[in-house]
Amino acid sequence: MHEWGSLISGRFFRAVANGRRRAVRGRCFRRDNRGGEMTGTQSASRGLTRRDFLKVGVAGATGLAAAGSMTGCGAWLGAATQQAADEKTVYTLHQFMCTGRCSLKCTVRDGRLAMIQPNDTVDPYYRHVCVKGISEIQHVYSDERLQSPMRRVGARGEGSFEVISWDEAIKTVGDELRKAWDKYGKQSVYMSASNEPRFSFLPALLGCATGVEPGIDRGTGNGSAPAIGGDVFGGGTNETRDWVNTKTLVISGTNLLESSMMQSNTFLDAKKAGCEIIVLDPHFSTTAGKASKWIPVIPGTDAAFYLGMVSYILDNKLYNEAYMREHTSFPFLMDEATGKLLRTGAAWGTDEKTGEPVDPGDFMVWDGAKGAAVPYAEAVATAALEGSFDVDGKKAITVLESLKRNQRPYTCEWAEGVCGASAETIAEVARKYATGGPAYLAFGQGGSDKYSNPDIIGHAGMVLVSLTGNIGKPGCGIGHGIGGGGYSVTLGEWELPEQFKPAELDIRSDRFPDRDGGVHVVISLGNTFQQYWANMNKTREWIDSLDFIVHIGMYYEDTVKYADIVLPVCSKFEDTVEHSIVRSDYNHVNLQTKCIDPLFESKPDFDVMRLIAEEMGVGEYLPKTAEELVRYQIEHSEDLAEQGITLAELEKNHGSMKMADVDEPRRAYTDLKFETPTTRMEPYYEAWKPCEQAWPNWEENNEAYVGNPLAEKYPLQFTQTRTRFSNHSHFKAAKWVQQFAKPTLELNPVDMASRGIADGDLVEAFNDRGSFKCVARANNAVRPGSCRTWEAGWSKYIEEGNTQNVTNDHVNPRDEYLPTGAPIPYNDTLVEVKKA
Ligand SMILES: Nc1nc2c(c(=O)[nH]1)N[C@H]1C(S)=C(S)[C@@H](COP(=O)(O)OP(=O)(O)OC[C@H]3O[C@@H](n4cnc5c(=O)[nH]c(N)nc54)[C@H](O)[C@@H]3O)O[C@H]1N2
Ligand SMILES: Nc1nc2c(c(=O)[nH]1)N[C@H]1C(S)=C(S)[C@@H](COP(=O)(O)OP(=O)(O)OC[C@H]3O[C@@H](n4cnc5c(=O)[nH]c(N)nc54)[C@H](O)[C@@H]3O)O[C@H]1N2
Ligand code: SF4
Ligand SMILES: [Mo]
Repeated sequence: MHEWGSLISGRFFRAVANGRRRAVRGRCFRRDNRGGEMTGTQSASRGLTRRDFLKVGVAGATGLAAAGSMTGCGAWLGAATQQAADEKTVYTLHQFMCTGRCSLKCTVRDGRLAMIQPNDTVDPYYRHVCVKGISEIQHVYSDERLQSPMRRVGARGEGSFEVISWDEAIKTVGDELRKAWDKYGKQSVYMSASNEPRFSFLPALLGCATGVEPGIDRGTGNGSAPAIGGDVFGGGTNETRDWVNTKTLVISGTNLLESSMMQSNTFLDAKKAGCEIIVLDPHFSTTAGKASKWIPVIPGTDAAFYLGMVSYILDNKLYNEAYMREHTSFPFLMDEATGKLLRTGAAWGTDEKTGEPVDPGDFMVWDGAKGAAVPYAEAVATAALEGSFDVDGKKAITVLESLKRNQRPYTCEWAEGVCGASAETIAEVARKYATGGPAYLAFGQGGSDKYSNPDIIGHAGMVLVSLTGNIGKPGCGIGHGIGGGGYSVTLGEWELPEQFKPAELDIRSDRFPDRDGGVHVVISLGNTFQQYWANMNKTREWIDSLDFIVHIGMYYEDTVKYADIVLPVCSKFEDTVEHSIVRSDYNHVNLQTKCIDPLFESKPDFDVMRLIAEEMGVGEYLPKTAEELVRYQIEHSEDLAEQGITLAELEKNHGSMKMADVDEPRRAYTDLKFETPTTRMEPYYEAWKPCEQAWPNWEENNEAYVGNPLAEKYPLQFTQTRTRFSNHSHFKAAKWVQQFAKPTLELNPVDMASRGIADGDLVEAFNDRGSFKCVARANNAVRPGSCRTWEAGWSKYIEEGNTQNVTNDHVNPRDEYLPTGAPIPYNDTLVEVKKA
């Protein structure tokens, strides 16, 4: 294990480097004394106790007697006493949020799920299952399943419900929706959906708004997308199978060996092939542990590291001039005084007579041979990259010249002072990136993405790519490495008539707690109240102000307790039809297949959606069943037809077919034509000039930055990361995995010692927004001066409160410039921790 003292050179944690180190006690997985037991005495505000839950669950519902015997998985999982009479094997598709989309082989005995294995007919390279998948036998029959429709009887948030029938529940939902439509209009209803459930038709059918995700996962992509005109997930990536061709791979802000576990083989194969894998992470993550080099940066400072790299490449002329001249905007001329790019025509404007936009014409470059400014296409090979010129009486400089000037303050030494990595290390990575290619920058979505200004990282990354041309070739790329980024096909799309369109929101939904978004009713799918909104205490006030909330979900997760009506849905293993889902990604087409009948009174997603649509008089526009939809999607897909993939073929091939011609990894922009107006890479963002990010400029975080006076009160930066033991809040109900992924607050032993905290102590993490209490765990992998939890713990398993009580909901004022708006900066959070 590493010694933090010698690794840390940043100012933020100077005290730590001098601090006394203490041995880390072994990790112990003590059983939670509440989770699985029925002796809980939770306060009313924290939801139903297990006993209450069973009371409503069992007392009210009919048809539960049979299911009741398998509610508790203890009984269900008891030793088999006799040979099963009826056994079958079903191949089906599992989850996709984990980026696994594994095809599973399920053994079903006497109508019950009995064993889960990887689909052994799939190409071994893609043949996987993880501990979550295996645990589904227990997760599906979990005590935490919502069993029957319920109506709230106590105060909102108290968690008291009575069981009602489906008819009554759907009628109530209909009455409340109609009431809201009459009183405020259709746009007053908002569908708040987690990523996993599939209810794609309701927003259009009901004319309601949906979608909170723009604040999530696009932080870095917001900054990189404008340079290539691609999507905010970083369209510059080659598939990660291409990493075997990469020589220098820089991975930052992602722990992809846990968050993209099923693509781990691409990482390990690359390593075996000799790729140098460099991981930037404040903490010694699983991925850092397997990399060639780990660089522990100060949380939220990656942009400084990349800016230092840019300077090193510029100062040492390690850039690729031919690439820059032909494929980027670096030779374009700008007005030195204003930073405006020169055009052959007038500036952008509107023709006064016609109202049509005026074409400002081509960008200009300096043609050295002619000694004149010409349209860029006229001097592709000869355009000057550097220098300053007189053009029509104006002083003009090239874009590259402008970058060089802008970079002056951002030396490697400056970067060392900000991000904590040594100037030599930054220089070494820069040299390797520029000269040791093919090189690839893989960003995360969970780590550095979730501060206030990750766009600067993405933008600086695109500057590096533009300087070196590390794109469009085998082994090159920039963007998110999570999920592999393979090929997929387009499925047929069931079209609704014209009149059905979702409503548009005036403000993004994560801002509802701050401003009146006109929303009075929420249709909640999954656990978004806990998951999406940072700063839970503020969110709670907004939730309290709502007229009606219907929750549609599988488990007794946090959001349930705020609902007025609860509708239970099935797991992916239960169904009323043979196939409910067909999906295509990561070089495959996968089919979901029914393993067992719906448990309890739960219904499949599709059926619930249909019931609501029927109640609102628009059911006729939907397919009759999910199976009809699956058939439609397959039969109306040109791509599938081309590949000769039909439903019958999929069934014959055990629910999973690899696409044709996918042996070579998918590669992006191989023609080096980008989706920008000039089809070149355009790393200079002229339109961002007013917010001072035309070039990536260093900016401190909102809260977690060195020198923030708040750090005197709240000195620890708080990070939440994914774990291989759950998909966000999903799988918290599986006791087999619970024991490994209990909500704990991990701290470095030095920070525990200075606070008198021992491993296993109950601690409180707090700041001005709120607090939560949970068990402290000593972990030398956690950076001194920080603390960490696995993201998305259910409140009922946390001693008190929820991690979201302390997270930061700051909105970067650059909001309007960013393609999808400012990110939700969950990790840009300072707390103090004390013994509770
Ligand atoms: N098993 C599992 N897989 C998942 C998910 C899941 O819940 N479970 N969720 C999926 C989803 S929706 C997402 S968005 C992705 C996210 O996947 P990732 O982007 O891999 O996010 P995390 O796994 O949270 O890992 C974040 C890493 O960034 C580090 N980090 C924190 N702050 C900084 C920083 O300032 N700089 C740098 N360089 N590193 C930092 C953390 O220590 C951690 O190691 O995972 C997907 N895959
Ligand atoms: N503090 C903090 N908050 C964060 C993050 C962070 O790093 N820190 N990360 C953010 C990120 S990147 C993301 S993507 C979001 C994720 O937030 P969510 O998308 O809300 O993720 P989950 O909690 O996994 O929610 C999935 C829901 O779907 C349900 N579910 C699973 N399978 C099915 C199914 O087949 N049918 C139906 N109907 N339901 C199903 C699960 O029970 C669960 O309620 O969280 C964000 N929240
Ligand atoms: S939860 Fe595990 S088994 Fe299921 S799809 Fe994801 S990685 Fe695969
Ligand atoms: Mo995410």
